Amino acid sequence: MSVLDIHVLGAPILRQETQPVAEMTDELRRLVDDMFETMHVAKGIGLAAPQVGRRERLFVADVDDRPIVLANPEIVLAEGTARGEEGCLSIPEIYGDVDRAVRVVMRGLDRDGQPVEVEATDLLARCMQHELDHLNGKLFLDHLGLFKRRSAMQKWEREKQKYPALRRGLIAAKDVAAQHNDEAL
Ligand code: K1U
Ligand code: ZN
Repeated sequence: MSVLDIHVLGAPILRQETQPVAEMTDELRRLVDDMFETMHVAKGIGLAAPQVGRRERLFVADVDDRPIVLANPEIVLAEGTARGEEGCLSIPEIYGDVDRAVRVVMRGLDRDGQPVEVEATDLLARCMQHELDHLNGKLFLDHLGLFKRRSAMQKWEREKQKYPALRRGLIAAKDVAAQHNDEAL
């Protein structure tokens, strides 16, 4: 498995159209595994394909040790609304409150390409809606009011200096340990 670079705000892929998954191939299953690894290393709870530079309509999520893969996700049911804080692995250090449905049912294809329905509440429901937005070129900042969005963008203008290539490279803990060992030799 590999840890992939995460594209950050300003990278065109985050705003581009995505393509439905025609079939879950071995190559896509490898992508799913790499997305899980990347998400865990980044300490996130979700990750959508455009964040790792891919156009497939596909996301992964993992809240409370419940790993979810959904390709071609569609909302079948959305109930209730709650405001809650969101972050985004593609906009590090920026947070904002977003209104989302409290309970959703989404339909799509699982890792094996089988049709599934996933029922989720609270944080997982929020996360899945956030990931579905990514597949539609939408970011949580787009849900903020004008004032909060403008101040988030001002903060991001400073933060993004850390990512001149508009990519965020992550290092897995085992590789950090190996690097330290190399330096000690
Ligand atoms: O898609 C992404 O950018 C991942 C994002 C998902 C998300 C987080 C919070 C609310 C909605 C969607 C993250 O995982 S950012 C990391 C984060 O904010 C977080 C991590 C653990 C628990 C709660 C939030
Ligand atoms: Zn995000």
